[in-house]
Amino acid sequence: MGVGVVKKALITGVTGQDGSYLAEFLISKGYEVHGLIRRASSLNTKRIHHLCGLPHDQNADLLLHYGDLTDSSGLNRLLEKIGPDEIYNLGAQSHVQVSFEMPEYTAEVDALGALRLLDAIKETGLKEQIRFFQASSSEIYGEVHEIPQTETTAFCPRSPYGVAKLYAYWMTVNYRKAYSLHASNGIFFNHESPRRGEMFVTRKIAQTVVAILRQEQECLHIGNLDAKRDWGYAPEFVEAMWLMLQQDQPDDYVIATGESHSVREFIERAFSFLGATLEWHGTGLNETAVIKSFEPVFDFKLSFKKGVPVVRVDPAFLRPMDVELLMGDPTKAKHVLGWEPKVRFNDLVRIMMEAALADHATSFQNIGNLRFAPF
Ligand code: NDP
Ligand code: GDR
Repeated sequence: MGVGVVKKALITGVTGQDGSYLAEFLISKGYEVHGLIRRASSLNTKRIHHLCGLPHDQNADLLLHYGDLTDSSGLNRLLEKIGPDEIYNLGAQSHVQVSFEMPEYTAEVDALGALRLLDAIKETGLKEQIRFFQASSSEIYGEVHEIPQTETTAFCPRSPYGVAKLYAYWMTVNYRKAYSLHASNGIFFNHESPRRGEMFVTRKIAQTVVAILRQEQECLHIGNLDAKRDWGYAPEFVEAMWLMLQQDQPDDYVIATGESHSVREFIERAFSFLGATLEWHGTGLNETAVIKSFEPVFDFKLSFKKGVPVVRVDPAFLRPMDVELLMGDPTKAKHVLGWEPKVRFNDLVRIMMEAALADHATSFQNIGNLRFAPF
């Protein structure tokens, strides 16, 4: 590329958590950013609203195009029309539990969607120009064969989502090797933010804990308390995507924090952020937690009903199979990409809790002593 030529990026999944942060990041780098959005009966652009202009506005920061990962001809047309330098494939049916209910659709989008894009790059004759990023997932490790997991750990997915992502992973490797595409997989471990979908466990916990202590909700209904995840911070993870596509050689990288914590620990820390300690009773489906002590750390009104469980295990949130322990080793990313996570578990819980409080902030009498993160 010549000096002064603006790079073009296409993001699938731009309306999602990562897509919105990546769009902001690429715009800040001076890219012309295009995003694929699905037609929906109500607005699905709340995370990117601030980046979008009016439909006729050629100077908007983010240019949106209707499309779907299940629609090959639309994807081919879009590639020809935009001629992107970089494609970030973040679009997916991304909920693991939902994938057990919708295995075929999950494969259509998460597995074949990636293939459709890879093949479009090859068939449209743009393979010398386009660099491709595939959002792969730690779910491909499934029943883990070693701890921590690296780029060489064996894969053994335990959900339709994990299997679909593994297909996309291998297709990315295959197109790289067979057709010399610049195509890379980011094997991303869980990453969260205030923009995380409300159905994922960290956001659900943060919002519900605040609602409980404001007496708007009695209890957090939860699934597997003992699953352990390597939770990082989404804005940091999108930078790793970009770094991968700036390398001369395409490759696959684990992106993770290297720490693992249970859902139970996340819940305990979320309550303790507001000054409450928990006491657990029972086992299995009968396990509950009550508040043992409460020393308010903020000077606005929070309270709870003594002795009434604030956490209950609910079978509705248990999966037919779960991944019990994920912990990634990001050493390769550190050495090759110079990427390192900064936000650790305790900071992440704080960020999620501050955001959940901010969601409720207008109702609080005094939020003066809260430090809200800049989201
Ligand atoms: P989200 O669920 O927040 O976003 C998913 C995006 O995919 C949304 O923009 C959604 O659109 C879009 N999408 C869904 N179905 C289709 C389709 N048929 N065609 C086109 N777009 C579609 O996910 P995240 O931002 O959290 O994750 C981004 C990617 O990274 C996903 O591929 C996910 O599987 C993967 N990943 C995420 C991790 C994480 O911890 N966040 C970890 C590892 C991998 P709409 O808004 O219309 O629903
Ligand atoms: P995950 O994230 O399945 O790891 O997939 P999620 O937050 O859904 O679950 C994490 C762990 O918490 C357990 N859990 C619950 N999960 C949800 N959603 N709701 C509950 O009530 C609940 N109770 C316990 C789960 O069983 C699991 O063990 C995320 C997604 O972003 C994927 O797209 C991504 O690929 C992986 O992370 C890495």
